[in-house]
Amino acid sequence: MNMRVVFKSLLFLLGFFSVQTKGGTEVNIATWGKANQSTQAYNWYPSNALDGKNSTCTHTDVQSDPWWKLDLMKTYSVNRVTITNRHDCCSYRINGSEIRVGNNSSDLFRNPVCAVVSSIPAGATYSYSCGGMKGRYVTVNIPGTSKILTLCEVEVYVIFPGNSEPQSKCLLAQIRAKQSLFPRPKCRKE
Ligand SMILES: [Ca+2]
Repeated sequence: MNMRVVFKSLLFLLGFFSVQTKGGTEVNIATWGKANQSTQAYNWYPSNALDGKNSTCTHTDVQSDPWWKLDLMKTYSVNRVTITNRHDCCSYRINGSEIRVGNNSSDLFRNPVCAVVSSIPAGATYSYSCGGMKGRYVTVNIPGTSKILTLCEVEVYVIFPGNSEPQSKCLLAQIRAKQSLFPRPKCRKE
């Protein structure tokens, strides 16, 4: 057995055991969804929180109770949510924001709160456990008047198996690639 075969076998076993010990594979499915926000300032689109770049961010107007909403298209059990805060200024604006998970589309404030963000340092990414809360919509909102909501990245992690698997062959391949440490394909947004 040459070294290349030994190395490949080792990689396979590592992948196998990491899946076994965690009881599943945690996958960020945020980019499978569609984002929206209460208002928009400049060209800071709601999808800027899903493009994988910490330098691009969302931005609402100054308003009461601003929100950002991610429609995952299906109901999932959400394990955790991460938020990356703005790096260049105004990191305090995120303070007091609420992460919600639920199925109410029109009145997102009725969806239960997963976590309240006390603060996130400029440019940092913090993770918030949602313990399997079920919902199609993951939202971030800031209660109060004269608020601005800016999010530079949002990730939503769910565990497979334990959630309905996607129909897309490419997305399925992404999950399996993560389980086996093989290269992960890039999937086009559906
Ligand atoms: Ca971004």
